[in-house]
Amino acid sequence: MTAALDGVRACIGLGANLGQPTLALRHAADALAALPETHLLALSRFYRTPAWGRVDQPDFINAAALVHTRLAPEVLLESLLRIEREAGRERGPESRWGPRVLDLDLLLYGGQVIDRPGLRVPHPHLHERAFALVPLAEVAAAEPFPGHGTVAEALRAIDGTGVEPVQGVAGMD
Ligand code: PH2
Ligand code: MG
Ligand code: MG
Repeated sequence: MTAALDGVRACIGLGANLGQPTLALRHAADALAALPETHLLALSRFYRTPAWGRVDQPDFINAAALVHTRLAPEVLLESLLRIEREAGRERGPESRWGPRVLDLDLLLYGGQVIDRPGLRVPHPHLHERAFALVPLAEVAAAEPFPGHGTVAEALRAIDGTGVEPVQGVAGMD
């Protein structure tokens, strides 16, 4: 398959709201850059965002990464889960949309639509989440977003209020 040979651009959402979120995101970005067959093309600024879905939890720090990868989507996803685990993420008792030390979501993968158990791309909630689309538009505005045109077009359709870049010294919590 051509994609496997040439690779694709993929978009990854980064988020955290427990522990040291900014540090966790920095380490995660380093871990993405160190993945085999993968180049980190761009990392957005870090944004402070109100919790979405379950509002009784701390604000999140969110960012987005654009990578070029030759990893298959399942392999890339498994790598993201490994990076989450290494950051101390424990799955199981944590609730849906609850607080977490690190969350890495595969948002887009080469303009492809993938619907398999455990792997849905585009991410099923991307089009309604300003906390994901605002950082993503910074690094991948023109990226195809199946069903929604491009990332920039999807962002224009929602309200991005409250999603602000973190001020001050980069990397300070
Ligand atoms: N992640 C969630 C649920 N809610 N809200 C914000 N602001 N940022 C997130 O990353 C986030 C969320 C589940 O993954
Ligand atoms: Mg998530
Ligand atoms: Mg996730």
